[in-house]
Amino acid sequence: MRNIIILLSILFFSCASHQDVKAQQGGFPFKLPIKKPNRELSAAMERNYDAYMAPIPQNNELYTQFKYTELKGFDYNNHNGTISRRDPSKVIFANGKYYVWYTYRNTPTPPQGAAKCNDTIPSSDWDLCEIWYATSEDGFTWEEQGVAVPRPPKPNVGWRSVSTTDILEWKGKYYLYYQGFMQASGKRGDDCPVAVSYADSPDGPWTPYNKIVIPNGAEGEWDQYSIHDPYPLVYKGKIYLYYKSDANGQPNLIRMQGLATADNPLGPFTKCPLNPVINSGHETTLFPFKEGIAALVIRDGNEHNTIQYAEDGVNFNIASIVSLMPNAGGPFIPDAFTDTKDGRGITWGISHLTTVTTWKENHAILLRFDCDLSQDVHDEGMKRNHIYYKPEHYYKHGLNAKQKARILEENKELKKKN
Ligand code: AAL
Repeated sequence: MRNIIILLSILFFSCASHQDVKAQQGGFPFKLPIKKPNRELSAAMERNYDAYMAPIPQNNELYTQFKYTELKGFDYNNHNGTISRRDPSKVIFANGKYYVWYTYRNTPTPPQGAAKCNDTIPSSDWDLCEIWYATSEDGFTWEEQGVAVPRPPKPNVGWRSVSTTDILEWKGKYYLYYQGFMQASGKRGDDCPVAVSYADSPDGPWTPYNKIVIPNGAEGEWDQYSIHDPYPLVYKGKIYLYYKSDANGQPNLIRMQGLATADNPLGPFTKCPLNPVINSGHETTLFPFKEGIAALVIRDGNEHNTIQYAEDGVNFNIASIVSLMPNAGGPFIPDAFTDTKDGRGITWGISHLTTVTTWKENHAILLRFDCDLSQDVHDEGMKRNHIYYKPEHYYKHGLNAKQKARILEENKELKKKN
């Protein structure tokens, strides 16, 4: 009884205090204050002013919609699954044109799974791959240039497959980091470390370092099996290489992202003691923004479909909630390697889609994404709140047989009771 009296009095005084506050400060104003008002606010309104760069998305530099364009210049064998291009690098501009590198697979069959794979039949879409590259005058029409990093001979790192690359320009030289598989992906899991090749020109020739530069974590650590999506930026005078790992194991695999830093592109890299630094996401897409680093956090985890920001490059917080995000985005970032103290942001890049056909012809295609995550552009067409989808878009995501059966049962139970 005593506890009930205490609870009721807490509830009474709490409501009373809010009534008092309302009496003193009046209702929240109709015109949204641009600056945080000096009044007692609910948790939601505190967050609306403290967590985001502006109280409305239209003015939030890290909010955007994404627009997509099919690329010209790539052949996919009529999408029969034998040719795949995926996991594009960041885009750079050199020698008067754009460059992008990507995972290239050209095999006699589409992927057949770990049990059926062999020296010519791939287990997965990124098995038995090389790193290829293409150049473009405008970012829409591309000219494929061919192989940049082939699979090295056994037992060198990556002899089974080299995939999921990204580019670093450091002191006039170029470095391609990539996943180096020494077994077919899917044999145990998607297990691999990261290797690197280097060149004096973005056109190569590329020399493999033939050593692991980002090792797997120790046994029992979150990144013990896979170091995916190596993504180097230059920040605070160092190489900040972000990466993904698949942790927790099946059936509840989780993807989180870590950071390793180095003073030399060939290492040694030191993993951040606070890893994982991003608790969600899939492929890594980050860029310098103002004095910090921004991240596109896609697909997986509690905080998927967000753009996040860390003013120290390590401690990320949600900066906006977005939709239809680019998968495996490789943005064009003019200040990716300038060690900028005022990152200007991004407006376009290359991403991939793995949903072109059925799983039988599994492969991926590259496409272009555009956005307004730039301090130098204010594109209202990219800052709208939502996208209108046609009914058929919703109906495509319908109930499965188990869900329909559950609803049928619920209806029957309800009729029995009434
Ligand atoms: C991609 C990336 C890595 C994974 C596989 C190929 O989306 O996350 O590269 O290993 O999937």
